Amino acid sequence: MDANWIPFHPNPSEPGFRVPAGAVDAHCHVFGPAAQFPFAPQRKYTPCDAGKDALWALRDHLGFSRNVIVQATCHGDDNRALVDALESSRGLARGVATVGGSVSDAQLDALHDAGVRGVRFNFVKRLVDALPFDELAAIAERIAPRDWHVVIYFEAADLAQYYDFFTALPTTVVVDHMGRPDVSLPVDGPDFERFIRLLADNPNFWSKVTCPERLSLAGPPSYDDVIPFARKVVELFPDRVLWGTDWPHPNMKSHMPDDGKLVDFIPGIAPTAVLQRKLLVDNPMRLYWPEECS
Ligand code: 0GY
Repeated sequence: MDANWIPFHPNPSEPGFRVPAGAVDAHCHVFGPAAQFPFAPQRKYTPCDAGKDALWALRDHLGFSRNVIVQATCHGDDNRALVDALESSRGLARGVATVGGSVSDAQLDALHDAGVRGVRFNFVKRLVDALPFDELAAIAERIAPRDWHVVIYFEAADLAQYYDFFTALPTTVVVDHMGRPDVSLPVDGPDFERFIRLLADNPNFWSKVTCPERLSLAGPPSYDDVIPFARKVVELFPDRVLWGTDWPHPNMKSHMPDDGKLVDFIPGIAPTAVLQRKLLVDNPMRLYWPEECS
């Protein structure tokens, strides 16, 4: 299958907002190159190649220091491109892998040695056929003693259906993209309140305040309609939020964001230096590089 997705922005602008020293881009991906790391046969989309060197160049251009690379569905549970990027990062990247129930302890050990600190459970139906709950629960039990966490990705409309499974997970749980709220609905309406309650009632839950480009109906460059949602999460749960570019923006069909403008979204959702530091430095360091935190 040929790439059926628009390429990432070739030359993102310089952000107006300067991120604090030590900032972590805590949600990004690497794809291929397909000639070296083929995409999964069962994938639902085929991205363009977006390799580690382009990611490191973006990191430096935007002023970030580190990355958390998240395995995306187009690579299935073949984590080789992820591991290759982590191993070449000189300790400046950590990862979130995708594994199946048959993964061996030795494979988990090898992923840990490469820098993996979590697994992703993806429930977005247009992207993947999710594994059965009992298989996912067994994976979660096995990674918990390693101090890894679970990253979950789902659509807002499905939260009620998954709520009990999610809240029984024995690890820290990080929700991708605020659970993909419908931002045309009120920020204090019942749909987003259900998500807020998930975090309020479960202190092991964190949220990525990411992907305005996927959630916005207003569109670029400022994605204004997403700001109240992300800002509410940051202000209510300042110690449990993460931010990332989502580069290279897999599967975007409406437009390709300018990553520099995405960085300029940050002060709108984290308006003080204290909140910005927690979001971009302290929180991701605590989750992914705890050995460097006192
Ligand atoms: C994201 C979002 C998307 C894709 C994936 O694993 C994936 O393929 O996560 C999406 O299409 O919403 O987090 O990168």
